[in-house]
Formats: sequence, C-alpha cells, structure tokens
Amino acid sequence: MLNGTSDAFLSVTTRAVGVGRRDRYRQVVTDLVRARTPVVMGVLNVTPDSFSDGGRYADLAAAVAHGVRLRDDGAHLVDVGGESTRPGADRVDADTEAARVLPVIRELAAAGVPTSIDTTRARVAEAALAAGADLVNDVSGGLADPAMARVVAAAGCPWVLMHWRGHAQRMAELASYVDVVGDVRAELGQRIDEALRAGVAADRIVVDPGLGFAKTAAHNWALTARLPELLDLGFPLLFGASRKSYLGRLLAGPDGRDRPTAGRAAATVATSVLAVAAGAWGVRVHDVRDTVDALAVWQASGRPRLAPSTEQRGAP
Ligand code: PMM
Repeated sequence: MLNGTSDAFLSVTTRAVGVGRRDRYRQVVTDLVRARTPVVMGVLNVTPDSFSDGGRYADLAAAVAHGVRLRDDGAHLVDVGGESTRPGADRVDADTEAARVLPVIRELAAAGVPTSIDTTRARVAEAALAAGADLVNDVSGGLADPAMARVVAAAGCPWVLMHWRGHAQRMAELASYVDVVGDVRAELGQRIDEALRAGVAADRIVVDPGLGFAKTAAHNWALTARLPELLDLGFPLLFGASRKSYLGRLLAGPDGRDRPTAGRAAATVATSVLAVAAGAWGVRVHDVRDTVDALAVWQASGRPRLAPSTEQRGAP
C-alpha cells in the first residue's frame, strides 16, 4: 500500500495541462480535486430493472434530458449504467449493455456533460471512454474483468474501485465478515495494489466501500460510522448510499414495511453530509439538487470535519 497517495492525487492539480486524451483525463481529475466542494456524482441508470430508477430512462431522449438536468442541478459527473446491480438481478450481455449506455454518453458528452461509465466490463468501459466518458466506475473494483485494469491504465482516466465480492445473483450469500470494516479495508487494499501493479497511476484511483453490495444493513452502518478507517487507505473515497434498502428499513412504517425508494431522499442527504464531513471525496446520488444544497449548508457552516479529510491530509 502506498502512503501519502492523496498527495499524489492532489499534486495532479499543480501540473501543466496539455492536450490529448491523457491530458483530458488529467484535466478532469484536476477539476474534480480542485473543486472546493465535494464531488457529486448523479445516478443515471439506463436499465429496465434498477431498484430505484429502473425503466424511467430507458428511452434515449429521456435519459439525455435527465443527465443534463442532473448536471444543471450541480452534479460534477453523471454516472451512466446499463446493467442493474440490484441484489438478485440477472446479468445482461455486453452488447445489450453497450447499446444502452453508448448513445447516452455520446450525447451527454456532446452537450458538455461530464460522465462516468458504471460497468464491470472492460469492453464496455473502453467503448464508453471512446464515446466521451471521463471516468470508469467499476463496482467490482477490477475483479469481474481482468482486462479492465489494462483499459484504464491505457486511457489514463480516473477509476473508482468499489468493494465487491460477486455479481448480484450471489451477493446476499457473500455478506459474511469477521470485521466488516477491517475486511473491506483489506480487500480494497488488494484491489488498489492490483491496479497499481497493472500500471494504473495512483493519482487516478478512487475507492468506494460498496454499500449494499454483499453487505447487510448492519454492515452498511458500521462502514458509515468507521469511514476514517477506510480513508486511512490514503485514497479519495466515494460514498454511495443513495436510496438503498437499508435506508428503507431504517424508515420502515408502523406496518413494518420498508419505506419505498421515492421516500428515502432526506435520509440519503443525511448520509451524504455525514460521509463528506467524515472526509469522503464525493457522493453518488439520485437526488442531486438536495445533496448539493445540503453540502452548501455544510460548507457555509465552516465545513466541520469529523476526521482529517483527503484535502487536509493531502495539502502540501
Ligand atoms: N451503487 C450502485 C451502482 N453503482 N457505484 C459505486 N461506485 N458505488 C455504489 O454504491 C454503487 C455504484 C447501485 O445503486 P443504483 O442501482 O441506484 O445505481
């Protein structure tokens, strides 16, 4: 494991920005890291079956319009996904996934909207980068497709390595840990080491605890409470709690039924503010406007940190 890699991440901000593909990614990293506000990634699932927004943006025009709206609401990146990762979901083939995401990414790029591609497949990631995506968001942290590290290293783009143990069909049976925070930290460390070995630059790596992915509600709460232990890995951390089922459980009604996804926005905002206050670099959310507003309040109140932030630790 590298120490002080957040310094490396931040040092990108001081380098000259040139032209070409690698430099485009460098500019994206620079802009995101330089931002005085935490990074907000807006969710755009172009799938028929995602747990929250499944089916709403399957049509190209609706998807692009929503992506533009997310940007206008303050998203720094719009995260485009073409395969549901909902627990138990069936996989789609790579051609179907690519056919869903590529036109959306192309049109959003043409409209000047920065995008990330949410995929575990190297082929889809490569095509998405060629279509204009700026970042690869890989919920498998490079585990699902051994070719992913090569694609990311060659592109020089930022790569979100999420903690993951297996595809959606098997997720529930894999939610077993000795100490969830220690285990996630160790497994993320392995993903980071693999990425570095494959030639991915340290200043392109972002980690993510993968809330809800082979995690029970108790696991998600433990990861939230002990975020500083994951920040200690020394990499920017993305936090994705948005509308997830453990929030629905927390807000269950008197009849014992989980609160439906549409009623989880306020709880999501609370988790995002807590994560950023603990030092997270960014949050991945459906409700961008509310999140941006809440983070503006957090900023205006003097940005009280619960633990040293990436920014503070990385400052020269
Ligand atoms: N969660 C989902 C999908 N992609 N990516 C990252 N980096 N982190 C997450 O927590 C994450 C993700 C599942 O949620 P969705 O179905 O609402 O997109």
